[in-house]
Amino acid sequence: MVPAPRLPDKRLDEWWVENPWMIATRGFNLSSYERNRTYLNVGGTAFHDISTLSATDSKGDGRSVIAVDVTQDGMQDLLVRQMGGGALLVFENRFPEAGWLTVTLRGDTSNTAGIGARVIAEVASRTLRREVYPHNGNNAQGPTDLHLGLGDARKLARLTVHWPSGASQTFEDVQGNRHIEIREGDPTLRDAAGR
Ligand SMILES: [Ca+2]
Repeated sequence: MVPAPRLPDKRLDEWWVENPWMIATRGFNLSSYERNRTYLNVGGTAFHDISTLSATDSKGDGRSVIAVDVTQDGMQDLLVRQMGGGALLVFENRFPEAGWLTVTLRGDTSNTAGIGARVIAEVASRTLRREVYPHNGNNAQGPTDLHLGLGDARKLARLTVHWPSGASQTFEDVQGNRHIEIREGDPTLRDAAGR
């Protein structure tokens, strides 16, 4: 708690609170009500601003966003952490259905979550590259599961895992639209537990 230096000048839109942790509860916002923006990657050639269309244009003080499949339907949803305007916003992905694959790695010689592993997926004419690196934000952390969008495809021609230990594994003709688990050194590709 600190004393207010003087009364706020409303004409200048000044404001403050004695305890900065109460900014949100007093209805203030550190980002001056700037709206969050969401851009849709269109085939790697352009970005479309879908902020209003998707209703993700919150004017809360957004601090971090995590893409994770909360509803477990193969479509990544968005979690947004804010300082004001609601501490946690969840945006369910309701885009048209498309092919997908979720991959969970279980290391043996490598670390248990496979953090640092590189996964290369060959899908139709595309090659997708992912790295297990759960990103961090304000009061948020992404999952260690990897998500692959397959578009119109329903299976992968080849899936290769390069583990941090230096070992590699390759799987052919991997069916999509499911959540799989790959264990280091185990040639069996299995459905993830509880899926
Ligand atoms: Ca979902």
